[in-house]
Amino acid sequence: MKKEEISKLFELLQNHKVYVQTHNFPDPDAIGSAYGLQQLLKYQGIESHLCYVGNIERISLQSIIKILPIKFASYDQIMNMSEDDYIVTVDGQKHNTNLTDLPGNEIACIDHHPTVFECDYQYKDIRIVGSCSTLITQYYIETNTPMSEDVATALLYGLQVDTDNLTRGVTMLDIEMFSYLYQKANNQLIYQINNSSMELNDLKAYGAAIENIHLYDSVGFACIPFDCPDALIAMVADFILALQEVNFCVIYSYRKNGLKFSIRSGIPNVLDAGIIAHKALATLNGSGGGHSTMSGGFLSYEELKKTGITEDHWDGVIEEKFLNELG
Ligand SMILES: [Mn+2]
Repeated sequence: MKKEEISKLFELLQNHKVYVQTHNFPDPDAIGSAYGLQQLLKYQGIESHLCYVGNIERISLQSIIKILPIKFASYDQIMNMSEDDYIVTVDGQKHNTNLTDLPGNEIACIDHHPTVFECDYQYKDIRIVGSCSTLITQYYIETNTPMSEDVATALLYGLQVDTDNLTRGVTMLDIEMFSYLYQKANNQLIYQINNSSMELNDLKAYGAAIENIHLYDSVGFACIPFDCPDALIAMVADFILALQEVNFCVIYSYRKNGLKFSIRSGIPNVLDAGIIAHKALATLNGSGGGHSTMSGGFLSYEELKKTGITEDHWDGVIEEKFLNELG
């Protein structure tokens, strides 16, 4: 994205009430890119409020937000949002199941995920790179905007987590932006956060996944038979994929309203996690999608029941549907 194009975003937002919305239950990349964009806009004299639906699940991310500190729109502010207010979505796109449709007008989108549902934005920057933080970092460089240590820290943490420390879905742009951020960020803080990212409660989810793992050649399935937050299911999926015997894995948790999925592919050029999740879950009236390396999905109990499959067969049918798509 060149300076002239980025200026169009500034012009568009000028003199409007602006919200920067991340996907629901934001992760480090969503928070980093939202905060980075907010401070970039501020330098242009554009005030904005950060908002999201859901909550921040990981204690490690909560502490980084507290230390920097990053402020979010209050509940009242979101409640008072009008249809004339502008929303810029970051690290997520309108109409996706993981981005709740708020009253404001989704005028712009900056994201690094493949598009599932097309949408007309007045400003759109969707590029498949390792993290959304990468795109925001480039905005600073292109527009010659000075970057504070706090912004660099939030962006670098997002970039590191989304690319699994520069080993997943990485492009040259990610590497260039990494080197820029690394010189400005509080690396000591990131080191501390990275080395205390597990919580005692997490072990229950890991334990359940280990106990329930089913292997079909190099495809692993594991259900966590209780309600488990998104970020934790994702961590368990990374953990199972790390097994030498596993090239592709499907991990899901039994939530209050349905099954929440996290899918990983170790051979994304052969098995695309985003496409396979989308196709397999669609056959059960569910939704899914994402990157070739990592994706997610959801199957509501209501929709699952409509398929006529009885509850004690759900696990078997899920495995069958994914194995069909995997060939
Ligand atoms: Mn991301």
